[in-house]
Amino acid sequence: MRRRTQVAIIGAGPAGLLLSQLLHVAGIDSIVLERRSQSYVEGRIRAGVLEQGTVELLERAGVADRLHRDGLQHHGIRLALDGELFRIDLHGLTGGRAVTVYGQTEVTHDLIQVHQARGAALVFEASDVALHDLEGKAPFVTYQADGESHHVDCDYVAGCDGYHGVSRPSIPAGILRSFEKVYPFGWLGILADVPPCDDELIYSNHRNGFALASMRSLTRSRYYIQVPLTEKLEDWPDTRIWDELSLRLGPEAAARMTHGPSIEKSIAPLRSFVAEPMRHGRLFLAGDAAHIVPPTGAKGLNLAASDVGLLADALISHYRENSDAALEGYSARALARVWMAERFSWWFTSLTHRFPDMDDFARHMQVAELGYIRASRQAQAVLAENYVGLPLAYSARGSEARQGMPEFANMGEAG
Ligand code: FAS
Ligand code: PHB
Repeated sequence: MRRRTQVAIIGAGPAGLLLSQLLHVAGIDSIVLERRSQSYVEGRIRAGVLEQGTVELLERAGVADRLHRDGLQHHGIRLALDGELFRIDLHGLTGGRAVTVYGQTEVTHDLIQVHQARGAALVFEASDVALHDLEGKAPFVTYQADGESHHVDCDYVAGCDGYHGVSRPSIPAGILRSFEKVYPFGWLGILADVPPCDDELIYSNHRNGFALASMRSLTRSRYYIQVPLTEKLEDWPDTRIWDELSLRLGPEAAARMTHGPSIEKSIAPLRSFVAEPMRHGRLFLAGDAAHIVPPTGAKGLNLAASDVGLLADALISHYRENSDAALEGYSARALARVWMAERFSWWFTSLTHRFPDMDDFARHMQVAELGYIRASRQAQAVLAENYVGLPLAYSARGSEARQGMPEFANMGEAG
């Protein structure tokens, strides 16, 4: 079966769905091709914290009603060192900015609902997706679904298919550059229908390892503990997780912690990863297809959203004003922001986790840096402005600055 659209979007995660909805609102036609089933996509437990920029994009997409009803505005976070808590006043340190706690699962659900309500071209269980003629003026995508072969002619392809997708590998090896750091530990996450132990998130550096107390609502908690990559889920019964969380988060948090049966439990590896460029011919990468951050800084979903905001505006400018300047500048601008988020996520992970090869000196460096942050309003402001999300203007300056620096001149764009 053959059809035509303006933008073929690969992947129905937050990036692909948000891009499709922003394009629709601007009158631009697209199709979203997703490998997995709808129930699989809606069942994934992922991120939990939205930056204000992400909330604004969801508002522009017309999918923020439930978010505004159920989302929790957070004006601060807490850090803990060996169980002793102190607060970072995000709101006071960033001129009134905040973050919203609202699960990625809910964001995805809201986006799928609005697609299905308008009869959008959203294809689940699309297999063997392949991208063709990306360097020409008439790219197309082929895929299998419902036992039939499909061919989609389009103007552009948006690769929103995550780290394991087909889009990034469609960029020729001689052009694609990638940068990676794999961390020597993972996060064991647990979801439980118990009230959170605090009204804000707690990031804890403990001699046993990192722990994070987060939430999905006032009745549903999300917790994480750092574990060695060799750990098996079956070695972590709920009771052992609750005991370790109580130890690592400290006595104040433990005293308020409600234990209960896990409704989801998983171990995820941590990596920092960036692929450059984020554009090749008529293919544009967005989200995890182009970059991965360790979840410590709560940047993964928010970076995907900021890529999508830049790409949607660039495509709208092409179709409405017949201008390709923003499409030409997409990769450099997106990468400027990506690298700043990569730095913050790497720094916050290095500050709060126990590395297997860490000697006493390295531990003293962590303790000293946390002590300095606790004592210095300026140091807290640096953490706060990165955590709530850097203004887009920083990225623009970043990309312009890099272009003025010969050693970085080719970063972000094919040579
Ligand atoms: P996604 O990976 O969400 O979506 C890509 C979609 O493309 C998927 O639905 C996939 O099935 C589909 N796809 C892949 N290959 C395809 C193909 N060949 N054809 C068609 N479709 C294809 N971020 C945070 O901020 N905080 C967190 O706590 C956090 N926890 C995470 C835990 C885990 C286990 C993982 C994997 C990620 C986590 N992240 C977290 C990051 C996560 O939220 C991502 O940043 C976010 O999902 C990025 O969204 P997308 O770019 O849309 O990619
Ligand atoms: C989550 O609630 O899943 C979450 C929150 C903050 C993070 C990472 C994960 O930094």
